[in-house]
Amino acid sequence: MNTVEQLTTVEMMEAETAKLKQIACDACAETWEDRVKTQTPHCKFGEEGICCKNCSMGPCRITSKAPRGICGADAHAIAARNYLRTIAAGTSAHSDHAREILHVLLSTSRDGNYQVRDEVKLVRLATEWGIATEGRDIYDIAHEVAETGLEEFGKSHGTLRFLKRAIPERQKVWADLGIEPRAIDREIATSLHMTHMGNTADADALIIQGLRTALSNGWGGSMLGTEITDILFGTPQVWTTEGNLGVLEADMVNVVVHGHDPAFSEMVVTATEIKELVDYAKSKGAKGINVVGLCCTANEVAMRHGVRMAGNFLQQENVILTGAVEMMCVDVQCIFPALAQLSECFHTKFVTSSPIARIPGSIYVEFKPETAFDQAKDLVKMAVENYDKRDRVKMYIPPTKQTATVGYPCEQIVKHLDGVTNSHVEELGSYRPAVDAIKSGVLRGAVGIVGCNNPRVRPDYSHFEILKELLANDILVVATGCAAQLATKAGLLSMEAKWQCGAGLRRVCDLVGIPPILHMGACVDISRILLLVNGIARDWGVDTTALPIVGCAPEWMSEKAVSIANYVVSSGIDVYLGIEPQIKGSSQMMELVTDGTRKLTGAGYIINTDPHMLVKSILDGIETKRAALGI
Ligand code: SF4
Ligand code: MSK
Repeated sequence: MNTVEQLTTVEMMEAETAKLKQIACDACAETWEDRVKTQTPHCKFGEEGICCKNCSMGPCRITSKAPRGICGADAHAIAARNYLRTIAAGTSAHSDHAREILHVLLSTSRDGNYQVRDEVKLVRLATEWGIATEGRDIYDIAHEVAETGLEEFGKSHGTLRFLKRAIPERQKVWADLGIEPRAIDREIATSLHMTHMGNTADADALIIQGLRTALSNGWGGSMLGTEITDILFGTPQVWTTEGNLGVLEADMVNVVVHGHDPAFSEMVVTATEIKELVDYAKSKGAKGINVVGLCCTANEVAMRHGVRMAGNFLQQENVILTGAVEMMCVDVQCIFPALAQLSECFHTKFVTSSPIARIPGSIYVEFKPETAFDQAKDLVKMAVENYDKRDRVKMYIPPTKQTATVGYPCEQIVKHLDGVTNSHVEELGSYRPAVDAIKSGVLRGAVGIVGCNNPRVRPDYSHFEILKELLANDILVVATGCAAQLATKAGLLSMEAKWQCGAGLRRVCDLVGIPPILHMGACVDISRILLLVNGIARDWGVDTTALPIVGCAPEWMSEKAVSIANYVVSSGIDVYLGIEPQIKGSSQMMELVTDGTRKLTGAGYIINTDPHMLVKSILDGIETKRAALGI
């Protein structure tokens, strides 16, 4: 039985971090904890979103004595413009990631570096897009799908193809509001144009464009990223794996993959399995090569290969501080530039691979689809050759790790539900058993826990407290990103975590054979959650706003997270935030993101920095929705 005592608590995680912090001090190395101190207190104008530097007459800062910038923009205009720019940046990150993946699909061939691993999904998508499949070579289809996907970024007319995947009620809301996104790049460009000096100063209009731009991420860039990644590398399967720093091995060559774009990490993982390189590692005195993941790359490779996960966002420096990492290979997003300097205090080789994330002090190897496998092999060889440089006196690998069951895309959830379809549920391939469990009250509802960790609150603590409370109250949880990594570290992704659950959720876990927290992937895979919620709404026969299902980002930090929160709200799902958005200097903006969007899309933010209060409001919100449904 997995009792509370068998979980890895945040206090235990902090104790290990403290030991590693001592190693950093001994090596005169700086970490994020030091930089938080030097950056505190933060700039109040930045925190409240009321500093504008959109032209060189400024920067202008709003105070009671100076209520308008030089051009006359007030706090509401400035906060709203900054907020829209944040959404545009977040949308660009996920979407550009998808664009890269589409180019990889375009490069596929039978004898090339990349092949199509999920042909069924490819044909399904081609059919959805009206692309001929009958009698055609699978690679011809793949290339046409890639070209069609790439058109979604810059097409001159129409709206995004994936919008049609939403339930009709949602599509109508978007059409009535005029927020159906056109081309992805167009929404990003329009956002930047609207916020250029001398354009929109109306917070309402800026929020509306924010919703539209965010939709071009959720139902555009992110969904493309997820679909095409599945086609290329396989739709995730259920794996049992492990997580936390204890997955590093003292007597093996440790290679860490970190970032988001799996095109790079997939090749590195494959290269670490080559016999020739494993033998080479053995010839250097190691027992083999141990590849582990970090942040969202960890989620990607865990779901497709069972690769073990070293930790989440704020653990990236700890990984290097173990002194046991021969190489850290990064691609894009959420990578601390500090890693380059920190690696120099140890023997770790820090390798950047993308023109999108260039970091001074790193070894830069620009990764290209045509040469990907050879490049990955060269890097792994370099890591092996670094093994004997490890200073074992400095080395400390915290022993803590937990078992995790990962890999629940919608396809796996439906498959598991099919396995328990009751006799009164005729149709297979639906979410009806989940709908029935919620209707009957066996499950009270479901929550998507997503996002990063953040030193603005006690890192990982909010996730941990909220997750435990939700499970105890019979709420099924789906998780992505660094939130899923915290659940992994804590032991909450294990099958045994059912012992943390109320009786109803435990029964469902036993019956369906699932853990109470379903790992759905990386932050780009929140598009899977959109499809899941829409599927449940369709099977229930109600709009998404009516469902006792909400999203929660207790410790979010990135611009991507703001874009995600807005596409989730646009999709009719309430979002509970544990970190305040940087708009507090505008009362109008605070009203718009909480109640204003609710009048438009049926959903909005609920913000509380106290995790116990936040989880209470989630439970209250779910019960209110249940009451409105009469269940
Ligand atoms: Fe100041 Fe207006 Fe220029 Fe912003 S756009 S910096 S508020 S003058
Ligand atoms: S990696 S965006 S810290 S989830 Fe996706 Fe984690 Fe947040 Fe990055």
